[in-house]
Amino acid sequence: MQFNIENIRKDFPILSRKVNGKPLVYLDNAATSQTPQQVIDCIVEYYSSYNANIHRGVHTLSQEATDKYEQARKKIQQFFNAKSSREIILTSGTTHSINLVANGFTSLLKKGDEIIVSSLEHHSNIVPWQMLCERTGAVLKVIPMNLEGELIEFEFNNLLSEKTKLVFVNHVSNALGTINHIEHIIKKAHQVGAAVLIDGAQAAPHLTVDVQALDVDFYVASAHKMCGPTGIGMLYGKEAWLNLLPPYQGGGEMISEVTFEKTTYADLPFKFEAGTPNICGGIAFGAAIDYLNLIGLENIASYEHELLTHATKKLLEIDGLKIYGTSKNKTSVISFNLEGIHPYDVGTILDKLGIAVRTGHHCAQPVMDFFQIPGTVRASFAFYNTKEEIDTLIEGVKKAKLMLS
Ligand code: 7TS
Repeated sequence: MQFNIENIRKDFPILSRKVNGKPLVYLDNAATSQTPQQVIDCIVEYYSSYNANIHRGVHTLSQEATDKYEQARKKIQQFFNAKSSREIILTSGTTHSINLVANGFTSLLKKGDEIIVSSLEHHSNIVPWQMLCERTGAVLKVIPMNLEGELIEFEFNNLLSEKTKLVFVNHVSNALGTINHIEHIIKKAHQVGAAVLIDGAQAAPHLTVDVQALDVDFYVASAHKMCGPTGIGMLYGKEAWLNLLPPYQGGGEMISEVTFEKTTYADLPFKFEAGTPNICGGIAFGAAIDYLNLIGLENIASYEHELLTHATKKLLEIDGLKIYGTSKNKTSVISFNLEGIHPYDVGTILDKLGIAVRTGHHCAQPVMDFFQIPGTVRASFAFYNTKEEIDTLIEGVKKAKLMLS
C-alpha cells in the first residue's frame, strides 16, 4: 500500500477531536496507541452479531466466535513468525504475560540461581522477577547502561555464568526509545544455557519481529500499543518451554479432565488460558494486526524515523532543553526536560494547547534514578502523526518555557 498520511489519519476518528478548544495532537503513543475505524468496526460487529462464549457451544454464534478468535491467534502467530499457533498464548497484556512466565519458573529455580534484567526496564519487567527471587532465593543482577541510554554489552557478558538461568530485557525502552541489541543478548544467554524473555511492548508496533530468527524463548506484547484494544496481549513461548512450565491459573478451559483425585491439563495453548478470555479483544487484536500489515511495518518504521529526526533536530534548537536517550538506534520516542522546570508543569501547559504527552517516571524509576531526575516529558510518535504536529509541539514547548522560566 502507498503510505498516504492524509488517508491514514482519516482511519482514526479520535484524531479529529479537539482538546481544550485546540485540535488534538496525540503524542502519547508509547502509553497507548489510537484505534482505527477498522478495529472499532470489528468490536461493534462482534457485539452486534456474534457475541458468544468460545470453545464450548455447538450453537452457531459460539462457533463463529470461536473461529474468529482462533483466526486472530493465527494472525498473531504470523505477525511474529512463530512456528505454531500453539505457541501463542492470549493474555490480558504484557504485564500478565510476564507474570505468567515468572510464576511458571518458581518450581524451576533454586537458591543461588541468577536472573539478569536490564537497567532500562519498565517496572512490569522488574517487579515480577523480584517476586520470583523472593519465592526461590534466586539473585537478581542488572545490566548497566551508558549515558546514551544503551545497555553496556561487555558488562552483560561479565554478568553471565553457569548460574544464570534467565535473562529479561526489553526490545525497546519505553522511557528512552533505545532499541536494544537483543540478538547479541539472546545468543550470549543461550551459550550459558539461560532462557531469554524479551519484552516487546514498545517494539511490536514499530519494528518487524521474527521470533524464530531471533531464537528467543519468550516474547511478549500488548495489543493496545498496536492499534488494538486494551485488556488483550500475547505471550509467545517456544513450545518446549511452554510444555515445561506449569499452568498459571486453574479453572475452566485449561483442563483435559477433572476429578477430585486428579486434574489433567489441556494441551497448548489452552493450558494457560483459564476461564472466559477477552474474546472480543482477541478478535480485535487480529483486526489491529490486519491494519498494521496493511500499512506495512517497514513503511511505519521509515516514516516514524523521519518524524524522530525532525523532532530531535527542532527540540535541540530550544535553549536549555536536554534529551535523555541519545542512542543512534532508537524508535520514535523522545524524553526531554527543560532546565530548571518540572516535567509535570510542561505537560500541563501542553495539554492546555491540546498536545498529549506523558510526564513522570514512565514506570521506569531506575532509568530516572540513573539520570538523577524525577522524570521527563515524553513525546512518542506513531505513523499517523505528522511533521506539522511536531511543529505544534515545538511551539508549545517554547511557550511553556517562556511561561515557566
Ligand atoms: N513493558 C514495556 C516496555 C512497556 O512500555 C509497558 C507499558 C509495559 C511493559 C506494560 O504494558 P501493559 O500493557 O501490560 O501495561 N508502558 C507504558 C508507558 O510507557 N506509558 O504507559 C504505559
